[in-house]
Order: sequence, then structure tokens, then C-alpha cells
Amino acid sequence: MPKKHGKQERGIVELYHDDPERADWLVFGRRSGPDRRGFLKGAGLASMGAVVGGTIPFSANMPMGLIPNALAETVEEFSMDSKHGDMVIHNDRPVNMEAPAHLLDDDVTPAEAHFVRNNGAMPSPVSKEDWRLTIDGEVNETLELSYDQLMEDFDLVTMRLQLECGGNGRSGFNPQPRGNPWMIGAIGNAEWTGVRLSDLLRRAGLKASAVYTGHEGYDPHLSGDSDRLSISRGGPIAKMMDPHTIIALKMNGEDIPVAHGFPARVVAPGWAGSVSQKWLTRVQVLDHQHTGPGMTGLSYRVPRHPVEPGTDVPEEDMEVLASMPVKSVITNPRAGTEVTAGRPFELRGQAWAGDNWVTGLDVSFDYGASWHPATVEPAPNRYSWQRWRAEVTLPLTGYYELWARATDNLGRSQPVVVPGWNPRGYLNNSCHRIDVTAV
Ligand SMILES: Nc1nc2c(c(=O)[nH]1)N[C@H]1C(S)=C(S)[C@@H](COP(=O)(O)O)O[C@H]1N2
Ligand SMILES: [Mo]
Repeated sequence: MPKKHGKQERGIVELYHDDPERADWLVFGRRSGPDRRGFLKGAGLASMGAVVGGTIPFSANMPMGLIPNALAETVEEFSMDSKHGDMVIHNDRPVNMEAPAHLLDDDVTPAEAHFVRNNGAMPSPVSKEDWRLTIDGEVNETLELSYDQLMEDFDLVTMRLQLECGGNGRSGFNPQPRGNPWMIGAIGNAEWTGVRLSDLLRRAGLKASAVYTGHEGYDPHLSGDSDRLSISRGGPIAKMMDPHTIIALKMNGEDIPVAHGFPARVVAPGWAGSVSQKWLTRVQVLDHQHTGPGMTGLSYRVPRHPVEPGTDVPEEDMEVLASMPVKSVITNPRAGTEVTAGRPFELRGQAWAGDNWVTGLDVSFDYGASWHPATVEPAPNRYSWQRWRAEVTLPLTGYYELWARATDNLGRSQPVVVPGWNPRGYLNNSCHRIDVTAV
């Protein structure tokens, strides 16, 4: 079947159209308000200057929320050649796309079907020769390592690791939080090869004061301001010392594609994907929880206690995301297809559970009135997703929904309805449902 490009749903132009002041703020840090009078000053002015390629003599006259023409006309160059034509594109600047469920049928997710989540611009790749990784901060010795040193001086490990965006499933929340309206496909389970971050931290020597990491990458901020990081998250030392948290140097046996962090990235499986810094240049060891972009405010945080949908939650009541919850996807049959009534067919998919693992999965074709156990295969290594299968026979012709509900080793199951609303729409692990017609 010929590949066609996925549908483009949102981009910078649309963002300016829908909410110009927020767009201004996101891209340039320009805020409205009596004290700022909407003027571009300082860093914001410098960054807009960088985007348009010069100073802006009449910047004081520039209306708030006016998309600079220079920005409106540049669509981020990202070739879809390396991506499957069925990928669903949420945004072009930054690039954000997810896999429809049927593309997640492989045990090892091919790069072409792995979602892409960028907060900044797609960088021009730094060569393996020029690339360096710095490990510094609360360590006895600062390390500066080349790609070859990582490949040669440390144990290489290869594992299938689930990487899921914290906002996967966001589109199910009501009211709809802002951010990419991910459905089910901001999850991938590629085979990653790399070195354990714990080995690097041991080589550098952790000081007793070490409690958290802060990660940096070389992807430019959307504004073009080289002093601003697109995102910089990290994690508690215990998670970073887990032998499954790696600095990946290969994806599915090949160089990591540019979109996924060439030449090296963190993979901290089972936690919100934002911990897994792409285009990695630095791991700073800190004596406090990291405060980089994406660590504070409402980003990658959820309320400590359940809140009513739509609540304005004060920052101090928010806590940083940790493990992702138990979840599953139906990868076959494909939603919207026909099956034969009275004849068995294979319902199958993948299931995962953050830091935990999946011990059971049940399926239903009568809206949850009855559930039937599927077989769940063991993971080839911890933190890989797990294959599940069930044989299903639909009794009569007509419209059906097929539901899947996974349970983890702690006995926690996916909810049938959308779980706790939160301001930015994280952790929606409600059951995946697909529709089929029996003929
Ligand atoms: N440098 C950098 N690393 C990053 C990001 C980014 O924007 N820049 N996005 C993060 C987020 S939010 C997620 S979910 C994962 C997505 O990884 P992928 O694009 O390879 O699927 O990368 C993380 N690492
Ligand atoms: Mo993410």
C-alpha cells in the first residue's frame, strides 16, 4: 500500500490563531499585563530577533500575539520518509506524532512506528565524532565521554524498553487540558542498546549529597534563543541507578534516528517519557530535585490528591510524575474493520505497567458485563511490554466494542472510565476500546 502522509492537525500557525497570547508566551516568553504592556523586551526580544534574523526596530509597536511572518512561513523541515504513512501528526513545530493502535502490533516497535514527542526544534544532528557527554555536579570526578568511549569502556546492554509519554491518552480528559491530544499511541517498545547510567555514575563517583539528576540535550528552543533549553528533566538517584535506565546509543540495532535523539539519549523506562532526554549532552547530579524546564509548575506534575475536573490546582499541591500506570493497547483487529460472526478470531495487543509488570488481562465484547481472560506472555526483559492474545467469537452480526483491561503484579487494573482528571492531562490509563462489525 502506498504511504501517505498523516493528517496534520495542529501547528504553530493554528496555535497563534486559537490563542495568540499563549502562543507568544510559549514561543517568546512575552506576557501581557499592565506591568509588561505586552512589549517585547530583553530575552524575549532577543529570541524573536534570532528567529526573524535581525533586530526589530519597531518592536514597541508590534501587537501582542502577532505571529512574525518569518516564523509563519517556515514549516519545520522534518522528512516523513523515515516514518510510517499512517502516523497521526499532532503538530509540525514542534514535531509531535503518534502511532495508530494497529501500528503497535510488533513486539519490537520499528522506528517508523515510534511516536515522536519534541518540545523544541528538531536539531541538526551533531556527528558521533564531535558529540560529548558530560557527567558533573555532585560527583567526585567530572566525566567527559565520547561516543566511542561509551561503546568501548562500558558494558553494552540490549533491552526492549517501554517509553510512554506522560500525556498519552490526554485526549480522553474532559475538560480537555492543553497539550498534544494524544490518543493511545504515544508509547513505543523499541530495542535499545547502550550503557547503564548507573555504571557512568559509579565511574564518576556519587557524593553522599547526590539525590537527583538534571538532563540536558542540544535541541534548540523553539524561540531560537540559545540560552533556553527546550526541556530539562531528570529523576531521583534510585531510578537513575536502576540497571534498566540507560544511555542508549542504538535503536533497533542501528544508529538512533535524529527524531529519537541521535547520537545518544536517556531511556528511563516505565516513567514519563520526558525523563528520557534525547540528544543528550549532560547529566548533572544534583543535591535537590531538579528545577529545569518541565520540572516545575504544572508540567509533568499531578495533584497529590484527587481534584474535580477543571480545578485550578495550586502549584504546591502538585507532585512530580514517577512510574506510569498499568495499561494496554488492542493492536488486532484494526478498529473499524469487519469480522465474521460465529467464527473465532484473534484479539491481541500489548500491555505494560511502568515500573511493574502485567500479570493478567481480560477482554470484553459486551461493554464490560462479562470478561474473558487472555494469555499474557512474560516480558523478554523487565520493562518490556508484554504480548497478550485472546480468542474471541462474536455471537451475532452487528456492531461491537472490544475492550481490554490489564492488571499488574500489585493487583491494580485499568479503569474502564477515564481516571483522575489533572490540569495537564497525564496518566490516563483507561481501557482501550475498538469498534468492529460482525458480518
Ligand atoms: N532533548 C529532548 N529530549 C526529550 C524531549 C524533547 O523535547 N527534547 N521530549 C521528551 C518527551 S516529553 C518524551 S515523551 C520523549 C519522547 O521520545 P521519542 O520522541 O523518541 O518518542 O522524549 C523526551 N526527551
Ligand atoms: Mo512526553
